[in-house]
Amino acid sequence: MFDTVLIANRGEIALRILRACRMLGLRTVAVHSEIDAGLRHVALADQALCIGPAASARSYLDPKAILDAAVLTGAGAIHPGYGFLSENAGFAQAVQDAGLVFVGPDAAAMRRMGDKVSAKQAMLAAGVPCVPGSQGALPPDPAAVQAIGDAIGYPQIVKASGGGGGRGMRVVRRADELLQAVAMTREEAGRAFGNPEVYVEKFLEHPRHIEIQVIADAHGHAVWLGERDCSMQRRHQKIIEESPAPGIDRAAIARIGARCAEACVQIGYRGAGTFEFLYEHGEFHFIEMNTRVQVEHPVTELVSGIDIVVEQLRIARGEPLSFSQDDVVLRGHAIECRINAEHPWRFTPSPGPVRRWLPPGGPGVRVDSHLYSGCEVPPNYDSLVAKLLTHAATRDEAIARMRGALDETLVEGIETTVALHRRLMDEPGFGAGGFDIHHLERLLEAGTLQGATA
Ligand code: MV4
Repeated sequence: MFDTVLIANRGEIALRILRACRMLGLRTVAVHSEIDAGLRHVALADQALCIGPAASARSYLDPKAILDAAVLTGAGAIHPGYGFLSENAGFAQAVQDAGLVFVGPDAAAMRRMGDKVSAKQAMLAAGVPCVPGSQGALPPDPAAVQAIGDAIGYPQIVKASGGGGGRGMRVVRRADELLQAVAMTREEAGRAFGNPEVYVEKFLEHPRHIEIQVIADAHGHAVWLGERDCSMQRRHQKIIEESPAPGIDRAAIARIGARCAEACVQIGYRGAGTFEFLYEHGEFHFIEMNTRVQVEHPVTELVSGIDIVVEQLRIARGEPLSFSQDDVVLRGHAIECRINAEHPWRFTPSPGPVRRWLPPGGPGVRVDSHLYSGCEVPPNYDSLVAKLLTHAATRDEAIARMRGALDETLVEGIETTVALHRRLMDEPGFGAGGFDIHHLERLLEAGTLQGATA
């Protein structure tokens, strides 16, 4: 099938992919920008190639640069990681057309789920519950749009079909605001995504963000690997993720999980994927699907014991899943704190030289990071520098382990969000669990988390 994997990413996820390749005895090719020559995975890869300058558009986001590198190095597969080209169906198609393997779903499935209107239609057809809203894209006729909006009721939210992850949305609180909101969202979406299509949903005021991890092979088998609660976020950037989701009925989650796995089989989905739900008043509402491995996948790895990236590679090789749904046993509780090179509560970027890096350790602690003492965090990319995870029998014990691990963590030279996480571990709302997606922004607005730290 293939014996060499090109890692089309950087930072911690590039290192994570390299480790999975080694598990399977696969050769690795690291492609990097000029500024990234000193990255840890570049040193560890069997082969490394500079593909362009620091600017992402001319390196990690350049399909031709990456395809040329694959051909030049004899890589048979490309793992896109997350971000960059990972959800670009055109790139997946180009990889397929070049006779190479894209580690992910086929381009057609990516296209279908990448378009939010067609994703929702596919999920409704598969019996996955969605937020009530327009059936498909809004028509051009304003009177028809107004009638649809009035039938759904207010507040509602206008979303771009080409958007996702918080881009291209507008909340509408009153009937007389709808048409202007639709016009503006269409205009922006046309410019930003090249697709002016929009749809509307009932706006949920205080939901939790719960997502289901799935994995499907090319032989019609799909399983779900539990859920993650990703409600602790700021401006659509997740800060903490955990599994299981505190206080949600296990039987209800199992029903949704089974629906997601069935939906994968129905749409011919292959690889790892995530179904995003808003959870409010005891009900799940599908909003969108992510067709890539996610930043927070280790949370699921800790509770399930399954190496998701290794499974992605096996599936890409054409192998059937080595386990069934009955083999999936979710054990204990896992929490992930995202450590960003940012000011702990102003969130201004803090790139620069890392003078000293001392990661924590001990039972139930996992650190996914590409940092080393003396490395440099460039200003050009995402600010995530480490993912600190703990796993324990109960949520309280996982939090206790996280407190200790955060205390052990030493990063000198750059500012990080470690101090924010220390505060959050002692915050009563976090301690109770089950907070909504606005919890962190409320705390920051109230000034609860700011102040002097050790
Ligand atoms: C919503 C919503 C409320 N009601 N849809 C934001 C990101 C994108 N994935 C969908 N988003 C939302 N869709 C309805 N019908 C609120 C959000 C939302 C949100 C969702 C998940 C995590 C964080 C969020 C922060 C603000 C708004």
